[in-house]
Amino acid sequence: SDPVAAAPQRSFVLLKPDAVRRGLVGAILSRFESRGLKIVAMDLRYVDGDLADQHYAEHVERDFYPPLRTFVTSGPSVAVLLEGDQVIEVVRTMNGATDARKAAPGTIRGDWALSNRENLVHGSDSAESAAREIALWFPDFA
Ligand code: RTP
Ligand code: MG
Repeated sequence: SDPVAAAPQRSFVLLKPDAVRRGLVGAILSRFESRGLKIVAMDLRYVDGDLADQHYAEHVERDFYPPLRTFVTSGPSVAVLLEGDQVIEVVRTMNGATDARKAAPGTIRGDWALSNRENLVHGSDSAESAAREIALWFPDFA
């Protein structure tokens, strides 16, 4: 477990295959860094179907899951562990609305995406989700 009891909040962020394919990894990370969030761990990952199913466990029965699974396994992603004050909410705000067609300008999705699926980034949606996702993706940091 984390030895630093008073550590700031952490969030799991995934730069999805579209971010890597489109060469937006640096630009997206730069936004998080410029905001003051700290990269604690980072790794290029080839997500397979099993990891996709575990990560998106809450969605596996949904109609949109099969194409989502195909998408997230379509090429390498970049897994990132970010740390900072209220990082979970800050990242969700910076990512923008799930449906990038409705995401506000100034957000990552609102500036660079136009799809309800290929929306560049994932961010943990709660402290409970962050704990689960960090255990899955970065067990050394759980
Ligand atoms: P994420 O989990 O990736 O951070 O995105 P989110 O919380 O904003 O959205 P969520 O509801 O958790 O959905 C997970 C991902 O599934 C794809 N999606 N497709 N109706 C659809 O076709 C649909 N809805 C969601 C998106 O890639 C979304 O980010
Ligand atoms: Mg989500």
